[in-house]
Amino acid sequence: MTELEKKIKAKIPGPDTGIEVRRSLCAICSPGHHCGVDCYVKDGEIIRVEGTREHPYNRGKLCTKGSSLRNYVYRKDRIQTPLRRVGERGEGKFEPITWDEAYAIIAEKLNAVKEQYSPHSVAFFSGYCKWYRPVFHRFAHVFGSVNFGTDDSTCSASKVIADKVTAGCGAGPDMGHANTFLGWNYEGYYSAHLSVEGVRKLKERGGKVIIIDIRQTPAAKNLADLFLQINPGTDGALALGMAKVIIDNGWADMDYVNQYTYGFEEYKALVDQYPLDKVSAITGLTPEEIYEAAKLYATNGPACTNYSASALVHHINGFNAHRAIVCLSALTGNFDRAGGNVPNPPTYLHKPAGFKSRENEFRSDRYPGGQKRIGADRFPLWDAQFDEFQAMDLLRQMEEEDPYPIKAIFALGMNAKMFPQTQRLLDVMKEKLDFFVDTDLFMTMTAKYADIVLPACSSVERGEVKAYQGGYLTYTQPVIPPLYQSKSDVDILCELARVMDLDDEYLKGGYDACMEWIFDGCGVTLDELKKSELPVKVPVAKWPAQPGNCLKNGFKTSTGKFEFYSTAIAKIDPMYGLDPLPSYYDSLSDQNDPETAEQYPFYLCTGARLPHAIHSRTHETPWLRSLCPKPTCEVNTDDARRLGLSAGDVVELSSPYGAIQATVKTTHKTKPGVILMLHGYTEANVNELIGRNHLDPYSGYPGFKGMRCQIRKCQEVK
Ligand SMILES: Nc1nc2c(c(=O)[nH]1)N[C@H]1C(S)=C(S)[C@@H](COP(=O)(O)OP(=O)(O)OC[C@H]3O[C@@H](n4cnc5c(=O)[nH]c(N)nc54)[C@H](O)[C@@H]3O)O[C@H]1N2
Ligand SMILES: Nc1nc2c(c(=O)[nH]1)N[C@H]1C(S)=C(S)[C@@H](COP(=O)(O)OP(=O)(O)OC[C@H]3O[C@@H](n4cnc5c(=O)[nH]c(N)nc54)[C@H](O)[C@@H]3O)O[C@H]1N2
Ligand SMILES: [Mo]
Repeated sequence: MTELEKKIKAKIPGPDTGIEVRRSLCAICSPGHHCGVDCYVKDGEIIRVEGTREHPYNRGKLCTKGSSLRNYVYRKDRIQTPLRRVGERGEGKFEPITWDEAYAIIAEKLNAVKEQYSPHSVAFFSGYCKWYRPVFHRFAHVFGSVNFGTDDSTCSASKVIADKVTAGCGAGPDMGHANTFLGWNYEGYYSAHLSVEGVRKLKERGGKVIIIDIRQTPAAKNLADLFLQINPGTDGALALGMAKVIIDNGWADMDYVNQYTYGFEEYKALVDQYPLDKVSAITGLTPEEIYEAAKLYATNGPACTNYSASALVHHINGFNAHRAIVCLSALTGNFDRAGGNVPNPPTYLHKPAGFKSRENEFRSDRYPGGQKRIGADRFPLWDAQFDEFQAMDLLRQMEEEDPYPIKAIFALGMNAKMFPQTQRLLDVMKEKLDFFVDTDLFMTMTAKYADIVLPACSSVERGEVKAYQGGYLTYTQPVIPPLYQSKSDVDILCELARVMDLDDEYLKGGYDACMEWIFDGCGVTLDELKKSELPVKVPVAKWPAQPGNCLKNGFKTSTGKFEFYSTAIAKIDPMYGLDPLPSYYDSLSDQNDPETAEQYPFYLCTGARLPHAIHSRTHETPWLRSLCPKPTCEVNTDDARRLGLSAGDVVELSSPYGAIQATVKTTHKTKPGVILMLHGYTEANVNELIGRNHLDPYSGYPGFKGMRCQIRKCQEVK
C-alpha cells in the first residue's frame, strides 16, 4: 500500500487525499440535542462522521445514534423520487412521477377538498421532525385551515401546558447553583446524554441527588444518593405525600408561599389527604424513603428539579402528576430562585438561547379562525392553551365527521405508529380520506397509505437555522447535495406555495425570506451565519437566564401568582371534570373493572428510552438495529420464573385492544408486575395495545407508560 493509499484508508483530510471535512448537525433526535458533526466527504460521499470539537453544544461528543448518522443517511430504503400510488392504499405500489406532476396533483386535490368541504377539512400534520415547523404551520393557516398538528400531541406540550397553567411558564433546573437535584424520572444517560455532566459537577461540589424511577438505571446507579424505585404511574401521589411531610415538619418556605402563591389553603387540604402510610401503599415505597426524599429536597436547598418531556405525562394522570411536582418547587421557595428552577423561555424550536425570535408570530399571525380545531370539544384545556390541534382526536373526527369531516391530510414525516391503535387509524384514513400526501426520507408503513409520497432529504443534505443554549445561532450548509431527487422539506413547502399561488410573500420567498423575518433584530444576519461553520454568539443574547423576574414582576397567570389552584383550569366548563388542584387519580382508572384487571394483570410501560433507538426512525437503521436485533420486552426475573419464561423466548403481549409478539429479556431492574417495551417497530408495534381512548383528560395524551397487559409464551428459545 502506498503512503497515499494508507492516508486515504485512515480517512485523513487534505488536497492529496481528496477528503474534505464539512460541518453540519445530526438531527436524528430531539431539537434540544442536535449535535454538531464533522462530516468527512470524498467524491461527494460522506465517509466518516465525528462530533465537532469546537461546537459549543456537544464539544466533540456524539451519542450512539449520532455515531450511526452515515448509516442512517445512506439507508437502502431512502425514497428516491416523488411517487404516485398505483395499488391499494397500504399495498406499497407506486410509480415515479416528476416534482412538477406531484405539485400539480397536490394543488388540485387540496383545492378540491377546500371547495367541496372547507379548508379546515385538510389537516396538516408533522411527525417528530421540528426544523420546518414554523414554515409548515404558517402554510396550513395561509391555505386557510385551522388544523395544524404534530407529535406535540404526545410529546412535551402536556408539560408545557401544565407549567403554564400553574406558574405562567416553565422553568429549567439551575444545576450550577443547586445543592440538591431532584431527578424525577431523570435518565440522562439514555434520553439526554449531555445533561449528565451538570449533575456530576453538582455531586463533585458535594451536592445531593435524588432519583425517582420505576427501573434501576445508570442514573440511579451512578448519580443517586437516594434512589426511590416507585410503582409506575403513582408519582402524583408521591408529590402530594412529600408536600404533606414538608408542610407538617415546618420545612415549607411560608414567606414565599404567602407572598407569591395562590390557593395554598385548598392545596394544603388536598395534600392532607396523603399521609405517609397511604402514599407508601400507593407508591410501593417505604414511609422512610418518602420522608428522607422530602427532607433532603426541602432542607438541603437550593434544590432544583428536572421536568421530563414524556415519562410522567405518558400516564393518563400525568398532567396532574407534573403539576404536583412543580408545586413542590414553589412550596419550598425554589421556583424562580437561584439554584432552583429558573424560567428560560424558548428562543426557537423549543430551544432556549437567551434571546427572542419571532417564531410564534410567524407561525400564528395568519390563523384563519372560523372553525374549531380537531380535539377542541374533547380537550378544551389543550385547545385553550396550545396552538395546534390535538391529534389524539383525529381518528374519532375522521370516523364520526363531527363537528365536520376531515378529507385530506398533508403530512411531513407522519408515523401512524406514534398513535394508539395504529391499524385502526390507518384503516380509517384508507376509508375516509379523499387524499393523503406523506413526505419522508424512507418508505414507511404510513407512507404506503399515501396517494402521493415525496422524498425529503436529511440534515446533512440541507441548510437549517438552529438556536443553541449559551446564546448561539447557526445556519448549517449542506455537506452533500440532496441524494437522488430528494429535497428539503422547506423547499418542498415553498415550491408548492408558489404552484398554489398562496397569498404569502414569505412562503413564496423561500426559507431565507422566512428566517430573515423570524430572526430580524437579533444583531446577526443570515449571511454572517452562513459564512460561519460554527454557531455564532448572538450579541443581544442574555445567558445564563437570571432568576427573579416572576417574583419581581408577577407570574404570567391571571392572579399574577404561582397558582397551586389553577384559575385557567377553573375556567374550563365543569362538565369536563378537570380539577384546578393537582389531584391524584389512578393511572389505570379506566381499566380497573374486575374482569379486565384479572385478564390483564401486568403494567405495561412503553417507550422508556434506550440509547440505541429513537421512535420509528432508527429501528431500520442497520448499525443501530444490530445492537438489539429483535423487538424485545423486559420482564422481571421473578415474574419470568413464575411464568416459566427464559431470556430469548417469544411471547405474546396482549391488551383488550390488540396483541403483538416480542422476544423476552429478563431483568432484575424492574419491579415484579411491570413489563417494558420500546415503541416504533413495524413488526411488533406496541401501540396496537394502547387503547385509543386511554387518554389524559387534561392534555389528551395517551397513557403510553401505563396500560394493562397480559403475557403468554408462544415459542421457547432454541
Ligand atoms: N408507545 C409509545 N408511543 C410513543 C412514545 C412512547 O414513549 N411510547 N413517545 C411519543 C413521543 S414523546 C414522540 S416525540 C413521538 C415520536 O413521534 P414520531 O413522529 O413517531 O417519530 P419518528 O418515528 O422518529 O419520526 C416520524 C417520521 O419522520 C421521518 N423523518 C425523519 N427526518 C425527517 C425529515 O427531515 N423530514 C421528513 N419529512 N421526515 C423525516 C422519519 O423517517 C419517520 O418516518 O412518539 C410518541 N409515541
Ligand atoms: N436515546 C433516546 N433519547 C431520546 C429519545 C429516544 O427515543 N431515544 N426520545 C426523545 C424524546 S422524543 C423525548 S420526549 C425525551 C423523553 O425523555 P424522558 O422524559 O427522559 O423520558 P424517558 O427516558 O422515556 O423516561 C425517563 C425515565 O422515566 C422512567 N419512568 C417511566 N415511567 C415512569 C413512572 O411512572 N414514574 C417514574 N418516576 N419514572 C418513570 C423511565 O424508566 C426512564 O428511566 O427523550 C428524548 N431523547
Ligand atoms: Mo418526545
